[in-house]
Amino acid sequence: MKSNLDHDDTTSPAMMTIYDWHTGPYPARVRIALAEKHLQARIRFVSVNLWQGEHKQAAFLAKNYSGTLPVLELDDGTCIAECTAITEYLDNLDGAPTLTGGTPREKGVIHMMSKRAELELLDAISVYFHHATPGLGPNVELYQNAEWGLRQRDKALRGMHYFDSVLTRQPFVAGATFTMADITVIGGLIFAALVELEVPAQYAALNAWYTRMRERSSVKHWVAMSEPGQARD
Ligand SMILES: N[C@@H](CCC(=O)N[C@@H](CS)C(=O)NCC(=O)O)C(=O)O
Repeated sequence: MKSNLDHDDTTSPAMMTIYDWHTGPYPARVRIALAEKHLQARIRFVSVNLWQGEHKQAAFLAKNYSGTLPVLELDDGTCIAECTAITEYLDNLDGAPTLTGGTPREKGVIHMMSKRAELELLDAISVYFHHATPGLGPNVELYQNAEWGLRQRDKALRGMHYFDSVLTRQPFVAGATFTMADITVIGGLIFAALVELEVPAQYAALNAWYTRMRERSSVKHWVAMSEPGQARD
């Protein structure tokens, strides 16, 4: 059977490098996607210490201008940043995307809902963390605006309300199946837990969905990798 992987059948699959930090909510998205696609064996992880600001140093900025994690580096040196872009790349490696959609309609809806999960939930929580809490500490957080951060926390709570309403109508964030959009909301709720921003109990559909998501082996795999003392890199 012909392999769909983007390398010669006669050689072992090309290794890829992921620069990330094991507890980071954005890196979690890519680690969950890797587990969903059973691609972990093709990845070598390199830790970039967020708490020491390694992601803002020249060596890393050369790989990702934005100075954020994660970054996927291919064996030809190509660097792909942004969780959505990395997930799309990984999902298409085997020619059978399961996370980012097969038809134009699926691709459009999944991309929209994932973007919405970033805008309304995950990125908002990130801004709250960096601006209205000590964030990564004074050596890394060179500019903070607490008022902006608190507004973003309120935005994230409205985002939770929105995703709760979506999940009262359908089993997954983008419709009938698990997709990248679910992973993005999972990233948002991982970040929410880190900053102790609880999902209000009245958002029953969102809470029930998250309970189901935590039962998925890919999510359990991420939790195990992110726990202290675990072999993770
Ligand atoms: N839009 C980026 C955001 C990535 C991001 O913010 N990653 C966090 C790691 S959890 C980060 O690098 N934070 C460090 C900082 O902003 O200083 C993506 O989707 O990959």
